Amino acid sequence: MTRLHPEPLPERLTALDRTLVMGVVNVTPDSFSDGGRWFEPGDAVAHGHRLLADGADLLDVGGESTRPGAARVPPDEERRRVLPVVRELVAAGAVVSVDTTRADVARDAVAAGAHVINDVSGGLADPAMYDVVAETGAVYVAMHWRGHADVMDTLATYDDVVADVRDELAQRLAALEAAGARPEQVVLDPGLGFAKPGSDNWPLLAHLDVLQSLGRPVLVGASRKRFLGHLLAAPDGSPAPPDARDGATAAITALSALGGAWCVRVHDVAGSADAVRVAAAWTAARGPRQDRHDDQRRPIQDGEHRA
Ligand code: PMM
Repeated sequence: MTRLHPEPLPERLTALDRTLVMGVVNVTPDSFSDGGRWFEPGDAVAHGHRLLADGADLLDVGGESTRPGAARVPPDEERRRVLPVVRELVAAGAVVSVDTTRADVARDAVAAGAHVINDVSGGLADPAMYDVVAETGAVYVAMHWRGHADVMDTLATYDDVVADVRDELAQRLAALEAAGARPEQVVLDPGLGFAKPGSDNWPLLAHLDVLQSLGRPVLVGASRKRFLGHLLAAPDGSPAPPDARDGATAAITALSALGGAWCVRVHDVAGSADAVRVAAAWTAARGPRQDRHDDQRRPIQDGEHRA
């Protein structure tokens, strides 16, 4: 097994030699792409089950919208939204991630059975987060982040977006280790769309290897984001709506998987579950068959048949 998975995760995931698919379960009234559709805990749990049936390897439960410009949710409200959904999906056997920037919510979610803390702030929003990562020992996704949703669009200045994101994630990794977390727990994420205008997202995707050079698995969250709306804009320039971005999302999943991404975080699981399998078959067909390809380039000799 050559694939790098973070630890600890159940063996049924770490045994997989392909990119994993994380399905999004937003328990928010205002998320940009699916806000309000699964706001009641029962509806969110039912949605989680649908995503599992579609092929999700893990489910990411979030109670606070990160939509550009969104206001913060009070901590007790976030807890009230997220914890019952985490508990029920874990009880049903799902591998669950909690999408939160708050250390207390993360601690309670891990106590409720969550396997992964997915922190879009990479620990910058709450100084207690790294202690919780060290104390719980859970897998931790550190996303590249520069500020909360209400201000992030004003913080999108880079010299070289790929090198800057790599360097800032390297600082997060070092700070996690200094706080007592094990590097094996950590997944890195370029934070597509977070303090990144459209054109800054493509180099990050095209250079996943630069982030991978930090030695940790990489998660890609491109699903239905604004930069895809602009890519697929109508002739009059109006962006494609979020639910018309799933084909482009699946294409990014396939390309990210070829680029070695550990996991993709998506709303439409079925398309990406197919895409990671296509990429795995494609990758598997590459290296070890080289001799055969060489053999096929050799001219056919008299009396020889080529299958
Ligand atoms: N994007 C959103 C939310 N959480 N988490 C990670 N690790 N990476 C992301 O890119 C990311 C995330 C965007 O919000 P949505 O849930 O409304 O799609």
